[in-house]
Amino acid sequence: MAADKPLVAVVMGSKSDEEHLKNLFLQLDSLGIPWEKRVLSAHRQPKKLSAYVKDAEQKGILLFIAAAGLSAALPGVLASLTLRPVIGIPVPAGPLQGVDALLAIVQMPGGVPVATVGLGSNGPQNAAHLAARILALGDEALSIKLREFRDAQESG
Ligand code: RP5
Repeated sequence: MAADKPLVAVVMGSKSDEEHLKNLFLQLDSLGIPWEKRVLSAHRQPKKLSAYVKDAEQKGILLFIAAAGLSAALPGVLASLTLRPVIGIPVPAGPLQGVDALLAIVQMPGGVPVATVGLGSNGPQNAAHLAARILALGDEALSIKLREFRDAQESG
């Protein structure tokens, strides 16, 4: 993937979130979607986050995937900084095992949408597939890959 210009930016609130995102990276790779990742906390590094979003848009990132645990402000703050689609992944960190992050990410104010996926390993996988479905609207090759994936699912 590194050779292609990234279309998707994966932003996580902490390095500790990365171990929960293995399915995301695997699926993005298997769908042939070029991506890059950054660790940027909305609470601890708001200025850096803002600068990165500007830079990412300028270099052609079309869609953001943001993963965070605990009060999980990252996906929502990201959605306030860009008009590109943002997919949020709640990370099962802390004593509430991700329920806090899930509720924080899904309960966005009107007009600032974050498409939130579920907890567990299906969440990161679905984040990749949702990103692929959005990007496939303008990418016939990706659309074919998604159809092939669907056909393989159907044939069991
Ligand atoms: C959130 O707090 C991060 O997204 C992470 O899930 C959680 C714990 O972060 P660390 O204390 O491991 O940096 O901001």
